[in-house]
Amino acid sequence: MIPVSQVWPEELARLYRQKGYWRGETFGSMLRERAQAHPERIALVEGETRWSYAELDRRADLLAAGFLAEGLKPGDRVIVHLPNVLAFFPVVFGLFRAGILPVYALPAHRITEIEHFARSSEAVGYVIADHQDGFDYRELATELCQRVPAVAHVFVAGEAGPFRALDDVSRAGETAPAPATGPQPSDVAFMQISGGSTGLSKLIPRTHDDYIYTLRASAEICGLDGDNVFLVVLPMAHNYPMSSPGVLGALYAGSRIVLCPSPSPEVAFPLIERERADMVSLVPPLLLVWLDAAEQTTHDLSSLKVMQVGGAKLIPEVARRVRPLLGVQLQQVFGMAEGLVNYTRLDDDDETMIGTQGRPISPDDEIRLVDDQDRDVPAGEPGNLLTRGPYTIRGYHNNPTANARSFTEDGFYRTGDIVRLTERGYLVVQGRAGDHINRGGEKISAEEVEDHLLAHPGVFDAAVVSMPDEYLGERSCAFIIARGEKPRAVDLKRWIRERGLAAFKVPDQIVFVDKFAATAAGKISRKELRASLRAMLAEQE
Ligand code: J2J
Repeated sequence: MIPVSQVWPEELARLYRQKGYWRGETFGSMLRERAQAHPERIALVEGETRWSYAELDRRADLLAAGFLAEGLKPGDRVIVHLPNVLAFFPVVFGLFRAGILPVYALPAHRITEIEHFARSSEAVGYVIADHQDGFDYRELATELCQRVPAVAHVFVAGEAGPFRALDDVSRAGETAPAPATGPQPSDVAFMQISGGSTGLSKLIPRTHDDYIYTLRASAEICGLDGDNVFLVVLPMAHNYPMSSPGVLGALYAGSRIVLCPSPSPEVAFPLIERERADMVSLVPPLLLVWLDAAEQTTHDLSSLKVMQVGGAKLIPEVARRVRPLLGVQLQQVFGMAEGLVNYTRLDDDDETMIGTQGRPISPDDEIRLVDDQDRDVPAGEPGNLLTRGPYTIRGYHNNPTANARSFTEDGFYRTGDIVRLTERGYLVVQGRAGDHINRGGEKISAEEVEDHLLAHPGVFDAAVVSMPDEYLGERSCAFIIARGEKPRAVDLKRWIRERGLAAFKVPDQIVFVDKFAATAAGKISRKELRASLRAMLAEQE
């Protein structure tokens, strides 16, 4: 079994158990208990298909046995690269039950990212949909298997082509033995992908114990119970729609999940009306689209009660429009796949709901705000947010260099966010210290994109920075010093796409410059350079 790369110290682990945060549940047992308590209740809706809790439980069992019969072993890693389709659920619960670890990729990820996940997690398997929105994931799988031969198993939801259909794996599971022993609650259950502020994404190991705690607490904070209908519009492999409270929080609470094939109001609004959905999570740019559409819609959205908005900063002017236009209770969520999640509470006053990003889930989430020398800042002042607690990781998987940078010696995670604390202990996000771009909730590492730009023969130097965007909050701008004849901006954008990166990493804007600023001492650091370019862009606004 894969070890937790850096575990909580024993005395803290004991405390978290004593306090009832970690209750010794696993994902497998969690689903089984729900299926036994209310077998006929509908768990999942996709189009005309409805699966009860018992049905999901049965399918997860078949896949658990099937995956092992295919030759996968407990502790193996399997990349799960699925859009919002029903198959996602039996796949991940099947893997959980077999003790195999899903590594979650986003639907937008392409070969370069997937290859990196495969290598860094030493994955032996890859689960895909056949195609989605005109993109054929089987072609990506073919390329992945060539580049990383260790990926010996490809499973497909739908038409398998040269690979193995999940339906056949399920069939094999009918006659194969069930997993002999399941995973332990303290084992790593899966790996999430970091937004990646420096360079490539890192792997985030989460245990059954710590993650299920966030599900239980989030369901409670968000008021989820067996009567709720949660509409999922964001890609549910992302930590936010997965767990805050997300689809797994909804299953924890015994709610119903409705899969929405597209986040656009034309698709989502009729579904809300038809399924009487009462909860949905959005990112700020999507909220803007929904607010505009709500002004005109003829669909009945009156079933909606609570709406989470998070992933990127929601400005108060927009937050204020939510209740009057959509008639729902707004709940701000400020979280991260590494752990810490903050929510405004449903009984908070309007100003707190509109003007803050909430407070931590757990009384034992420790928060420190420090200056660049790690000294505590005075009360009420903004500072770099450090955190540790019962569900914040102590280290990335197998990455000592990143761990030395991202964690303090006493185990605090350096979030890279600059926040301020209100007197009542609510967090207000002020910005980011790190060099990532938060493009409407999608995180882009400046360094990663720069490295790909630098590989272009017409690029001598490149610096990627965020620039303000009315709709996305931030978008990306690449400053380029050409080598010889200037390449065309469209060619550079195509270059990034052709390098096999997610489309959201393609720079929104490209600006050619003759040189970058230097200090008297010579070269300035990348960080300073990006800061000065950001300042220049802000001045132009
Ligand atoms: C400003 N910045 C925010 C917010 C996240 C719940 C919600 C979000 C995520 C997530 C998540 C923000 N205002 N409301 O995993 O469980 C920025 C911060 C943070 C980074 C984490 C969840 N909510 N952010 O977005 O791992 O900069 O998780 O450190 O993708 O998003 O990104 P990610």
